[in-house]
Amino acid sequence: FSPSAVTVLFVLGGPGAGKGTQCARLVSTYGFKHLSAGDLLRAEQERPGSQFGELIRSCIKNGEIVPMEVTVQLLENAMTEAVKEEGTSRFLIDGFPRKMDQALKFEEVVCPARLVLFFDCPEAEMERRLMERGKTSGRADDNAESIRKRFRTFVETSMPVVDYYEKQGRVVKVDATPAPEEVFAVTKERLGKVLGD
Ligand code: UP5
Ligand code: MG
Repeated sequence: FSPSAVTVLFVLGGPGAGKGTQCARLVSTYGFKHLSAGDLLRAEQERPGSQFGELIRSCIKNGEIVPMEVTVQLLENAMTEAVKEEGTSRFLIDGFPRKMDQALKFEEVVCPARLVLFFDCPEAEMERRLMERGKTSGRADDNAESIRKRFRTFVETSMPVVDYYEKQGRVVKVDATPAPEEVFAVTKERLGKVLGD
């Protein structure tokens, strides 16, 4: 697909900030197609015959970032399919890019992002949410040890990506601490101004 045919928003925020929750709401309101990099990686990990299963499993458990070639390819495939099958023109790319190399690669080979939606949340609140979700989620990384590692990767590796876009004036930052409805109301207002609808 041609980069000019699609609008891409990167959705970033720490583990448990509420990226997935807010994306689901944005889909209903704006008709975005929601692609979670983490979900695509978890699906690839389960796909019979995948050569990346073990690599993905170990990265996710340790809160490490899967080599970008894998993730960029999964995203590009999913986008191509959505454009072709559903005529999608607007994408929310959730939980990506979380390392500078991914950001540069994606914008070079797939398409530039229109803006970055950044959900800002204190670590203590994110930890509370993830530990609560961990009781039922079955996610291999919703446990105290993996959560600690995910936070560390977020601070050391992913925040520099947010800072990079911030310097370019491309970040829409929303406080993700309040209840989901409240976070969504603010998100809608901010995005509406920027996207013009
Ligand atoms: N919740 C949500 N909003 C709330 C609110 N306002 N108030 C109270 N509770 C709220 O929410 C998390 C929990 O909090 C839920 O129970 C929700 O109900 C509640 P969710 O919306 O799921 O938050 P989200 O930010 O999406 O959290 P998630 O756990 O998905 O974030 P991560 O960024 O850690 O997970 P992701 O799936 O993106 O990545 C997982 C791993 O994949 C990474 O650690 C990494 O190993 C790998 N990965 C890569 O290697 N490369 C990539 O590009 C992407 C991922
Ligand atoms: Mg998520």
